[in-house]
Amino acid sequence: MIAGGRLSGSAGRMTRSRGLAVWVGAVLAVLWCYPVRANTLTYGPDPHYSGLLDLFTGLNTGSFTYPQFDDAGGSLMLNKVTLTVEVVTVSGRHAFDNESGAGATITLAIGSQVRVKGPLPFIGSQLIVNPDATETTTGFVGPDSEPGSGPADFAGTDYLSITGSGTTDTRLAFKTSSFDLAPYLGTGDVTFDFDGGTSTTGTSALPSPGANLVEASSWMFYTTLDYEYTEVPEPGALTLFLLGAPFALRRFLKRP
Ligand SMILES: [Ca+2]
Repeated sequence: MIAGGRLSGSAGRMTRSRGLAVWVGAVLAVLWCYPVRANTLTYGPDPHYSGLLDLFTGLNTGSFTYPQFDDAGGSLMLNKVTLTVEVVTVSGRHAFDNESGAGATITLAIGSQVRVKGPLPFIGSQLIVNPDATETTTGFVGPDSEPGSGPADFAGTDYLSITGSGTTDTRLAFKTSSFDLAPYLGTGDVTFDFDGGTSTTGTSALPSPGANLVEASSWMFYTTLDYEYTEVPEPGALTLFLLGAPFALRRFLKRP
């Protein structure tokens, strides 16, 4: 039955009409509030060099900042913060000269790694990201070519070497608990620090005795910080829903 056109109907119908109006309002309020829209605020990727386009060489440390998340007086809720770090490494060299009387197959690695951690100084809720970009070579080294007192010359048939030609590694870490997210809330900055340098991670066990030679690699890295947040439903709309829904429900249940 459609009663909407009977504006001159009985008092009971007028009351139902008001109930229907409140109920429709409540539905609109729910549609407005839900589903809660998820958003992401992204900073970066930002490059980190030694200087303008100058790569770091060997061990380097430093720090940088990102803006905190402004929750606009509580109308935005921060749910997750993610730190992504990509290290880019080039050059460097790793060589091994066999000092043993027997030959062996060995693997050598060269590259760079960087550890980024923060926010500082909030110890205990830190994001720590440690990408490690290396490349490896596997080959055979013959018996020592300089037996007796001869020093390792990093040449000859008892020697293997790899020179870095360029590789990358990307890793991330995130936090979601309110305790861990607390340092990111505000209108200031959060500080991260980093330390990184040449990496030979991935080198297999080398025959003993032998001599290693490592030349520093050059590297840089990118960082990205993502804030994932939702909009908190407006109290006014929720109030309308909470007050209107029971009222409308009661009216509908009374409907003949
Ligand atoms: Ca040699």
